[in-house]
Amino acid sequence: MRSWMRYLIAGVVLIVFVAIVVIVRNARQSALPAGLPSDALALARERGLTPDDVYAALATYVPGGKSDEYVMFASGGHSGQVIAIGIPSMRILKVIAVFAPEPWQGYGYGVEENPLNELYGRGPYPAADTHHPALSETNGEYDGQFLFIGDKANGRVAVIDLRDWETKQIVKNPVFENNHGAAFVTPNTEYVVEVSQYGLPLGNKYAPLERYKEDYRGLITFWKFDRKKGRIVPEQSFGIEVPPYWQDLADCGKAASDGWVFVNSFNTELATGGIEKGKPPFEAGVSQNDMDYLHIINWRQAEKLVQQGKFITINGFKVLPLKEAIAGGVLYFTPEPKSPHGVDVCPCGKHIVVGGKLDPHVTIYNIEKIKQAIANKDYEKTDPYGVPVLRFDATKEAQVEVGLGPLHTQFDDQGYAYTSLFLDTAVARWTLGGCKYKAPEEPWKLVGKIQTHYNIGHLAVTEGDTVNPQSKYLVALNKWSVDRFTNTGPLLPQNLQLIDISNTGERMRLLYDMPLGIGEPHYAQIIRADRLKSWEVYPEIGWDAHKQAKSPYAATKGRIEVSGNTVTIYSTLIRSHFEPEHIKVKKGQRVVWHLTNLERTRDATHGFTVPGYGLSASLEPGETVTVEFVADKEGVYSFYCSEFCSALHLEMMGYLLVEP
Ligand code: K7E
Ligand code: CUA
Repeated sequence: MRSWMRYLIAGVVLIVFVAIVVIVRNARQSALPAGLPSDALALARERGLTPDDVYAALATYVPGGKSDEYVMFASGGHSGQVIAIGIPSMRILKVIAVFAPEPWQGYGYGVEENPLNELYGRGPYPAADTHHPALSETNGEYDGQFLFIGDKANGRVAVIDLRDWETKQIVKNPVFENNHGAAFVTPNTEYVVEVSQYGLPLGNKYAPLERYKEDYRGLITFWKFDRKKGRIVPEQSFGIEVPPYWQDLADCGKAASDGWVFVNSFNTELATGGIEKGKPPFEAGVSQNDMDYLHIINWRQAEKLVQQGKFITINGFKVLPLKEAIAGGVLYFTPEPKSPHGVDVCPCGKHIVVGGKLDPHVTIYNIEKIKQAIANKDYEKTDPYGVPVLRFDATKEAQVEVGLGPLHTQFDDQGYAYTSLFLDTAVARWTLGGCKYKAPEEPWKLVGKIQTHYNIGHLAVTEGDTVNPQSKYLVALNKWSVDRFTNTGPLLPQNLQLIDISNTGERMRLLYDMPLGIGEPHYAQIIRADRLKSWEVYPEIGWDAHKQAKSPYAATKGRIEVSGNTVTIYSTLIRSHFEPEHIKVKKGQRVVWHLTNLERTRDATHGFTVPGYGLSASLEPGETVTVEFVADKEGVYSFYCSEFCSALHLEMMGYLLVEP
């Protein structure tokens, strides 16, 4: 080859190479969104953000002064609290004190007006384990008035008033010591449902494990809710005795299935464990059967039977005996495969979806078929306790293979269902058939998946448990976070992942990873923020937030009254002083201290703490609270305001003089 030809070829190759480099560089730059200011583009490049990252950042950023479109109420797991999170920003708005003391909310530190003190006095308070929050509903839609949450560890249910986002009531189940399927509400919040989990003798009695089959039971409790009073009414509530299979989760029927409640279960083996005695451990013992029983409960019929007096009383609480429930057509079973977890009713109420932890399918039942099977007495058998078991094929509508470890299912308004896959650590999107929403694809088919990080439990769609969910966002509540965040030592936060599901024709899109280092948020519900009609300040000065009424102890002027061994103090708080500032008591006297915040300005909250006496109160604008204690330690105590309320906040103090 001539040398000039060699040079020519080398020159062409060089030109092509340079051209490719330039094209690739330009392509990479233009892949970032156009129209961004050049410094934003430079920043994105400098931080190594991909176009997807930039999109996610823009999709979730909510500037100060603007508010989130949705609010998610997540359980705080074993913190015992509830966490409110803005969506799409994923910022924590508030931790609501529920089952555990919370000093900054004056909850459990000497303030008389709260449900913890009502139940346990000054404590100690048992450690809770919250699992499932439930927003109150009207006609199957969230109405933004109340929030309920169950405590698995102690068989309790709490009522939170969303006018002031404070817990108003805790009821302790008088018959059962634990729960899991709690809380779930009927479509007009007639009842708050609480389902027991691990079999126990009813009424907290003793019985040996050898008598598990005979003496242990489960309980499905219907707490009557009085919306006007904002309280559960135990006298009008009742439980239904069920066999000691481990009842698990629940969902209330709605629309087509209104009047029914569905509960999955997973120990039809009646296993009692005993690994240390060479017996199969629980994990094996309760997973032997291929099928367990979906409980199908006609709650209106149960209510009627209880009103007719067909109940027994255990620890003062009405219980419909199993025999009556069977005879009265309240309780039916249908088989559900394999180690079921999670039962979810679709928006039109027709379909009931169950996940089997050890089955790659979700099973979908149809309420019409269930009703037909009940009418035809289409039973495959009765269980050892006499409960009719409907024929599986007579109640089943479809099964969809979604992946490994299906747990919980949510729905949107495009005809799709979303199931969390614990083992696959993913969300599966699949199509519903015959629902009021219709997907363009063939029904009962897996159509998409997105990875989650890692080991997803529940998932929540915007307005997801209502008759009208919104195809907007889905939050994956993941158990493990492993490598997603800065190392926080051996105890890691959970990871809540925000996923865009609005583009139903295409992929689901991951928008945000949110570390939640407060306690395991099992479940959450997401409500449109404009449904919440929360107060800005309490309605009038002297408000008792516990009773939601004017307090008889409200004062506009400070004063001290002494009667016998009791000193009653009426204190007022306003920026930046207490009145009175000098309080003199004698050692051993009982102190009843009523405090009123006179402020009407939004956010002008004062705190109150008395060092040495372990007291802490939060006085929101207009609020009156009472703290009580015995002044049993002589000395001088500088009580003060614990909220930085003004420039002279540090001066907002007084002396409690306890004379010897
Ligand atoms: Cu699946 Cu308690 Cu709802 Cu946790 S439960 S995940
Ligand atoms: Cu009031 Cu600080």
